Amino acid sequence: MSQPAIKLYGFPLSGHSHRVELMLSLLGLPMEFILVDLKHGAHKTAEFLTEVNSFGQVPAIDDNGMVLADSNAILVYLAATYGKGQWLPSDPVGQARVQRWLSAAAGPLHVGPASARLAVVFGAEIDTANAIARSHALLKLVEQQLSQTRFLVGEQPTIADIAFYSYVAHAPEGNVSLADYPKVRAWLAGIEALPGFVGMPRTVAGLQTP
Ligand SMILES: N[C@@H](CCC(=O)N[C@@H](CS)C(=O)NCC(=O)O)C(=O)O
Repeated sequence: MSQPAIKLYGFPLSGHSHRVELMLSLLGLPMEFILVDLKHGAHKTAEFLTEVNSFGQVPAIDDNGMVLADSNAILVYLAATYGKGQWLPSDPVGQARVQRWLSAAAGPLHVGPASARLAVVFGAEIDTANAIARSHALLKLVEQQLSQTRFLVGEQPTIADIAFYSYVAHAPEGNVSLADYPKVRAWLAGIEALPGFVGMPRTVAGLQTP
């Protein structure tokens, strides 16, 4: 029996949505993209809050009736369900090392590169100088890690890399240059070379469906 399409509630310029879209594509899973128009508050309607995500955010997925929100939670679910032992290590230390980067994706990556980009792409009123400074502090750590290992956790890509990819690749849109981070740039190229890779739109040309 063929796999029914997994519904992805997302927004094309959202890096959080993109990390899920990228994972689905790398796993070769069929996807139905459901546009949640953040610009017009579609994520705050009673229906969305009740049936999709009470936090009022994208992304969320619906896998044959199993509705799940939060990009990192979704990555864990997809890897554990469809990853065939890749993408998420089975040993406790490996799992914990992946979790460490997922936490960093929800913390410093969010308040750094994701926020700096949000200010430029969506006009969010934030302290951009602070977001850019936080971005470089994080990128230095990532560069350091990638001078020791090919991917964030060892020699094979895991969901930690997928959680990090979108906002690092698009950091320059928030005036965060990657020029000083050669290992980071090589790592991005390594992810872009994976079979099934799909990028996020780089323009701010309004709503676009992938
Ligand atoms: N922890 C959430 C964060 C998701 C998030 O920040 N989504 C943004 C779009 S990139 C959103 O929906 N923002 C609308 C809002 O918070 O009102 C996740 O990882 O999925």
